[in-house]
Amino acid sequence: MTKPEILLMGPYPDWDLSDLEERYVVHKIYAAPDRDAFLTMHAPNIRAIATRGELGASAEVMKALPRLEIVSCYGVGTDAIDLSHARENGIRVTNTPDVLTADVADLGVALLLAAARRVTQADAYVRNGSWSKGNMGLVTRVCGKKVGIVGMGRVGAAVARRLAAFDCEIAYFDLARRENLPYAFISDLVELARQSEFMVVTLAGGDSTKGVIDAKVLEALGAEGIVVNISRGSTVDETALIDALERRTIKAAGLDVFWNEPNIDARLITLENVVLQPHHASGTVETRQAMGKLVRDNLAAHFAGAPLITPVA
Ligand code: 8YV
Repeated sequence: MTKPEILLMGPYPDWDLSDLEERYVVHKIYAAPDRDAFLTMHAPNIRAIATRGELGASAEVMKALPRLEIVSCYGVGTDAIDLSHARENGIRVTNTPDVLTADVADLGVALLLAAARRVTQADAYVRNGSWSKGNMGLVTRVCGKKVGIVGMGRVGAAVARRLAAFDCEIAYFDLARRENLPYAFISDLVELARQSEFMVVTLAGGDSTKGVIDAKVLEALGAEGIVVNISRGSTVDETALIDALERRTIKAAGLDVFWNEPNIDARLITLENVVLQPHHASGTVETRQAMGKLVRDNLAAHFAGAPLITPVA
């Protein structure tokens, strides 16, 4: 039997790639010197796209593939996939929910602790010999503080559970109250910021959440406030955030995601009140193996005519 042909939008770990190459003819668009020529050459036979959260699949790429049946995303966020185009053209979409929730939430807490306790600065303080000249300045406590969680989905709820164990007082913003959760619901973001000492952003990306953490929200959070973003760079107005960090109208930030990844705004590199991560919240061996398996299992189910495991509605 001939192997189905798939388009790979970006590198996958070797353990996934070797399995994909056993089952499919894999066309690696990211390695092609001329992307358009590569697409034109292979497009007629490609039946699936395997992509990653931040790479997605545009309508333009999907339109170029006349036999496309499915887009399987290595990541939970589907904001970079043109879902309306997929829906209108009967192209199925899958993602990797649940398996990454715990690790993303862990990194949210790690960034909050790192920003408040100045973990990276403290590490440098020991390494560069400053300690022998005197003690480091005092830092900010996390336990017991008021934390506003922006987006009470799977990741938001997992962050809330973790911070509740730090005796934090949790409130959240979302489109609607989650009746089954014990935290305070605040339907206005500026009000949530006003009532919070720290904010952790866990919203899904996309047009409806673009720039919702804006200058007004940051102003309401105030000079002692800390913002953590483990969602998408697009949810925060990065210009307003950098401005607030530079002018110290907020205290600090912990960021895993940015407007222009991986070439982030140079001002963030020089700011010492921000902790940076390379969009790596799900980047543990355990989670990435589970994500890759879900991508492969969804593709296998599709080509076997079996129900998809994690279809995107
Ligand atoms: C991954 C993500 O970093 O789940 C998502 O939406 O963005 C991340 O988990 C990414 O998909 C891996 O490339």
